[in-house]
Amino acid sequence: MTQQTLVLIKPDGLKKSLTGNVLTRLSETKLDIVAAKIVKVSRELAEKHYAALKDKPFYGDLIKYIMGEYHKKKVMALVYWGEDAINNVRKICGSTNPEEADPVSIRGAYGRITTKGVYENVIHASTNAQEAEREIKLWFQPDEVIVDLYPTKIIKEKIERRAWA
Ligand code: DAT
Ligand code: MG
Repeated sequence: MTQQTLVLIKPDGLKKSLTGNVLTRLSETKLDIVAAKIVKVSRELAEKHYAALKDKPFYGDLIKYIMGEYHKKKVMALVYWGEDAINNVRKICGSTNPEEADPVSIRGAYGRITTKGVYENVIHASTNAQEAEREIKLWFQPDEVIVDLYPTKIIKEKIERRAWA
């Protein structure tokens, strides 16, 4: 089945210059990258992304981590698209806990747990189609994705925005 999945290279991955290594590993999947950008993660975006984990004891540190407070304040966000995209990407990422992840997976090779207990596991990937839809819609606008993944509508709005001077 053709699917789409959200991938984030987290701030530890960017700080450690792992972007190339991670993208090379993901290219093994033969999936298509259909959206990509560098994002400075706001608290609002971080909290929406990890909303399901807000009652966990590690939630506060997780928000700080994804916002880049322990590394660089940036994340690389991508959408991968193709056959069985969700599981194919998750397989290469490895388990959530980087100490338990297969050593040849991305998390096993590059992740660590800090002495404070923060899982610095380098990469995020959606776990199922419902999560992928929620996450892709949270991180990307329709026009930032080069294929039509979900239904869209045209809205007219008067907004103030920053433009090149
Ligand atoms: P995944 O990222 O593998 O989908 P998840 O959605 O359960 O895992 O959790 C999101 C992130 O939260 C995960 O990448 C790292 C962090 N996390 C999960 N369990 C944790 C734990 N027990 N201690 C510290 N951080 C944890
Ligand atoms: Mg998850």
